[in-house]
Amino acid sequence: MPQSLSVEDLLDAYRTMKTIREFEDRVHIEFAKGGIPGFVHLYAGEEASATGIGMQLRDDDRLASNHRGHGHCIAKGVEVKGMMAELYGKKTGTCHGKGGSMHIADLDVGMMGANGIVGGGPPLACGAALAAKRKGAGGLAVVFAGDGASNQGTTFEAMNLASVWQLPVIFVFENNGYAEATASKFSVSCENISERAAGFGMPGVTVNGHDFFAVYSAFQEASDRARSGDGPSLIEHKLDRFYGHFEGDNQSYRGKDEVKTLRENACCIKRFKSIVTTDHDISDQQLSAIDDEIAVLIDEAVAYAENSPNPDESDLMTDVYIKY
Ligand SMILES: Cc1ncc(C[n+]2csc(CCOP(=O)(O)OP(=O)(O)O)c2C)c(N)n1
Ligand SMILES: [Mg+2]
Repeated sequence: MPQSLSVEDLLDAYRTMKTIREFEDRVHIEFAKGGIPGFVHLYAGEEASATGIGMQLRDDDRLASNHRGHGHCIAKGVEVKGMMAELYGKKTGTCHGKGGSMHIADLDVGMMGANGIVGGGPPLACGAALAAKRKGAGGLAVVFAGDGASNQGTTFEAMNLASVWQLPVIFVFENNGYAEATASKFSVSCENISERAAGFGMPGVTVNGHDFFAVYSAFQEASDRARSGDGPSLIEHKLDRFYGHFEGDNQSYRGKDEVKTLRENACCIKRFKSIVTTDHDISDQQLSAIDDEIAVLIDEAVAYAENSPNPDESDLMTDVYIKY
């Protein structure tokens, strides 16, 4: 276990992972009832990835996300009630209902935005990393992108620029084995996405994305490098998503019991619970007290979203363009 993790840190990590899981499981239910407009891509199954990294970020570090962004938002400290209201398109949402699931952004906590453009995040993270470098205060940027996004030209250009300019940016590829319905073995040219790092002159590593501790350690190393001026890194998390590509996906491209087996054998939260209750001074009661808090939070978030007003017609032209 990384030396720097205290019991408090581990409880916080559990709280974040479980909040993400409960948020996503509830959105799955509410979406099916028809309450949530637009497209929704759920992050359940991948919680250790966002959490092991998010908890090491400072408020002034910047995070760029993708279409599967709820977990990244929660791990960066975006408030859950506002996120839920945003999914419902309500005026009280994080972006006043104008972003929806795929465009939640909260610059106050360094969340530059979920992003509907596959491969849109890496160039944004380079911009934020350039700003951090110029400020000279040890800040960094991190971008979460999928295996599909790892094949985009924008991603390659961003990795090249990051290396040429030695930017404090970390490219995290969440390789969940699929881009929509296409398995990565049909679309990714190498066994491990981390092998591509060498071509861009940066260190690259593949870790088990279900293992919170492995995620934490790999990012600790990469962020130390970034903060001390030693440039970019690439980290690949091998992990799995527990729902379809989007809500409504019938997942006919997956094996019959694939998801069931993953939920049983590859759940990052189950794994984390078993480690911290066996090897650390944490009890089941402490964890279930956190579960209770989260259940209340998610109920309140849904009620808040449902009871919030829609944006007015007069809101149509606000928050659309920034006035410089
Ligand atoms: C530029 C662009 N091309 C295609 C799409 C359609 N699209 C949305 S998500 C997706 C797959 C992305 O896969 P991956 O990067 O592996 O992320 P995952 O959904 O697995 O988390 C595609 C092709 C898009 N949104 N933007
Ligand atoms: Mg993928």
